[in-house]
Amino acid sequence: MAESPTDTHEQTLDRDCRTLSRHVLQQLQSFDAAAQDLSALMNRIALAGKLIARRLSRAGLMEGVLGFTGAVNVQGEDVKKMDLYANEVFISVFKQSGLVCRLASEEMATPYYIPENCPIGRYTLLYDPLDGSSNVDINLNVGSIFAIRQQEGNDLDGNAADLLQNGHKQIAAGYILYGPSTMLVYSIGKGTHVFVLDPSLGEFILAIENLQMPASGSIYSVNEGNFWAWDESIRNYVRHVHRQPGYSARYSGALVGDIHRILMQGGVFLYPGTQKNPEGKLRLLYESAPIAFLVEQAGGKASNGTQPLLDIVPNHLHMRTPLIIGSQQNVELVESFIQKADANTTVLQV
Ligand code: AFP
Repeated sequence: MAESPTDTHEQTLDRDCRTLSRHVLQQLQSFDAAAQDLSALMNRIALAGKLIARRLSRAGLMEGVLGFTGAVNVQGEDVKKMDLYANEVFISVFKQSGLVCRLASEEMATPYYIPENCPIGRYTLLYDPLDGSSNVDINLNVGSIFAIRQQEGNDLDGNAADLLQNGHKQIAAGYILYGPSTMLVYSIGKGTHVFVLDPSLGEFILAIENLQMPASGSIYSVNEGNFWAWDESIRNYVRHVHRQPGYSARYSGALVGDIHRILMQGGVFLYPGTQKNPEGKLRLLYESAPIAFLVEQAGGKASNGTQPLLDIVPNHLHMRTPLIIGSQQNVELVESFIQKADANTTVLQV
């Protein structure tokens, strides 16, 4: 961050030392083994972010970075070369870390096990390595989303069944936003904190501590191209917004970028179900639950329209869910449209 003319030498030094790993220890107010582990875990995630940011910043200059690999992932989506690279980066940074026995990613059908870590690595990393990757080839913002969960049991059959639990089980969650600057936003259940990568230091430095998002906002963020595929309740909500003065639509096609705006300025992001995909597009374990954890820690709200998002228990690792998330009042307004429609359906059925 830039030095202001009034900064003393000491203030500048102090600010430059507010690193991510130190912040985790301060939050936990402990130097015990569990605190050291969590601090080290966040440090590794930060390293993954730096590696991905570096490659993205030179993507247009290097051969073989942009475009598709030709493969299709477990979600049925075409895999981009950067998706693959980002997925491998997270695996590489956790090898021989002793921290993480399994990594579960949107890009892999089943979790990746790191046997040398398994006797001691009691955590699992869940992640979307490159969220919004359709933006990569046109040099727009993309992100990585992550969550850390405690491994329960020994997972001897390799099914990772203990990961099928609600979002309150997340120990930490966050995202890295690759934009004009690279930012890391995280929570360990003690508020939401924003860090900016200082490229001259190669460190994420604290920029905003205990971010509190506005209780309401004027941004609505949704892919209106799906308007006629949505349920009538969502169409009615968007019609309502169109009639209100002051709302602005903002949608980048990358969840991390859209959520970052809403965390900072307030408003609501929606990815509702459609006729073809009633559960929407976003994956609960790798996208929606980590983002919901962060938003709630910043005073916001997240739901699938009828149920708090963090209460949802997935029935398989790659389960999708509708997502309505953002400022509390905006989310409640969307929910009220859904409840109204549900009540009308019940009356009709009686
Ligand atoms: P990609 O990574 O395939 O680009 O998907 C991004 C994403 O999962 C999320 O980041 C966006 O909010 C959402 O999909 C956009 O989906 P639509 O293109 O259907 O609006």
